[in-house]
Amino acid sequence: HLTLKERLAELIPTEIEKVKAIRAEHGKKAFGPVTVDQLYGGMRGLPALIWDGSVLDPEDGIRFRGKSIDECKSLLPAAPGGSEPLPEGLFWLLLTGEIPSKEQVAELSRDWAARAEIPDFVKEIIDRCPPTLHPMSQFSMAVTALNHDSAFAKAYQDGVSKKEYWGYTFEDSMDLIAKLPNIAGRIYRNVFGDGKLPAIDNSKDYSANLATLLGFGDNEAFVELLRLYITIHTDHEGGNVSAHTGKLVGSALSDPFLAFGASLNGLAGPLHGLANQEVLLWLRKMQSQIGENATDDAVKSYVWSTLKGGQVVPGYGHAVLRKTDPRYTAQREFALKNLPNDPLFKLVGQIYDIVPSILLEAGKAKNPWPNVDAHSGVLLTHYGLHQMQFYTVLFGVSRAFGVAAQLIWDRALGAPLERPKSYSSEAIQKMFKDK
Ligand code: FCX
Repeated sequence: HLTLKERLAELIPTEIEKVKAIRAEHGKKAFGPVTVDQLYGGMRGLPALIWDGSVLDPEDGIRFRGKSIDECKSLLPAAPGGSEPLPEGLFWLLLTGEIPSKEQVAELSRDWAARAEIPDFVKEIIDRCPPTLHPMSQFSMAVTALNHDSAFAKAYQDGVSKKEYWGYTFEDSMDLIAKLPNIAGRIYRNVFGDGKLPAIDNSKDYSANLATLLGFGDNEAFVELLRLYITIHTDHEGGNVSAHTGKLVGSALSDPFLAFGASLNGLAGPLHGLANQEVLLWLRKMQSQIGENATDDAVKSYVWSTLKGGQVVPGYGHAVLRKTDPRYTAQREFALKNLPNDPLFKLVGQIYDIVPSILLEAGKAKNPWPNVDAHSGVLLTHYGLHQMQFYTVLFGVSRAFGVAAQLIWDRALGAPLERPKSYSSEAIQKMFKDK
């Protein structure tokens, strides 16, 4: 059978021709008007990017190469004895649009395990961070430092032809993904443990190794959770802050380590990936104020107090989605199967029944429904991963898959430097003065 790189090499020429044909036939066609509000309003709905791995439908949620989360769960290979999809398979799907065989997925697991070691100086960077430095800042620093050994950066310096870019980007991307468990594990053990880290096991899959590095390798249910968690957090089309940042920085031909380091800094914001930490903080605060097994009325007044305090309800709302996030639903199904009686899971369910109508009544949020972050922390804490400051790191490990897949395609298709046009308010006033 073919390796992922061999299969990609086969697909790239056809894709280059496909894009040429699309541009020849449709290149001058317009999507519609651009409004001034879109410039001031965070570019919502502005068609601006090509992103092949996934597309987000406001009603149905994410589809990876056209496949829903449920389809991925049934089509992608699972671990022996497991039922959740292996994220290795999702990476294959994101890159090729094809469902890999069990052997192809096992080969990716082996390849990533073989590339997992991180350089000593990167270990030292992490070890020198004060435990008070947020894990996401440590994570982004370590990923950025991996640029030291970038195959792409070296090849570029050596004057390699543009046609070869994708192959080096592929190698860097594989290294990037492979090294994230050791980086994440080291940060976790330094900040919350005794700093000692077990070795990667070359016979285990990516999620099993990550679980081991975090200290949960013996808990098969947790390993299964990680497989699902990584799979559903990989990609959410191109316009979200982490994905778009990676693509933007990569467009300057910064290598995948520099590009994804930048993604992580965006993911670390509370309106984006940090929301999974914020949700658990908010739930714990709620419990400390109104107690466990609180009445609906007590929960309602707590939610209102959050809104009246000028804060957002973390885990609710979305810039694109207008229904319950299927990533939330997938995690709820996992919880119903594995931890139906967990008190915090019950609180999450209670909040689901209460928050949307309050957000609707408050009248601002365009989407009153929960997103992915409303659920993930509850699952992690159930298995003993209580340190919520670490949650966004796990989101980051997952997001590398989607960003890396698009970086490879961008280099294969010769995507140009991103450079949209900006305007001053004065220019806009002048432009529309008499219109
Ligand atoms: N609680 C309170 N107010 C909310 C809200 C929420 N959950 N969601 C939106 N609003 C408010 C906005 O703050 C905004 O208020 P303003 O007019 O005073 O500025 C108004 O409703 C309109 O915002 P809207 O158009 O619905 O939402 P945006 O596209 O601007 O923002 C996010 C989308 C996700 C940033 C917003 O819904 C939010 O802040 N949610 C809470 C944080 C969160 O869960 N983020 C994670 C999102 C995602 F899943 C991820 O990236 O991980």
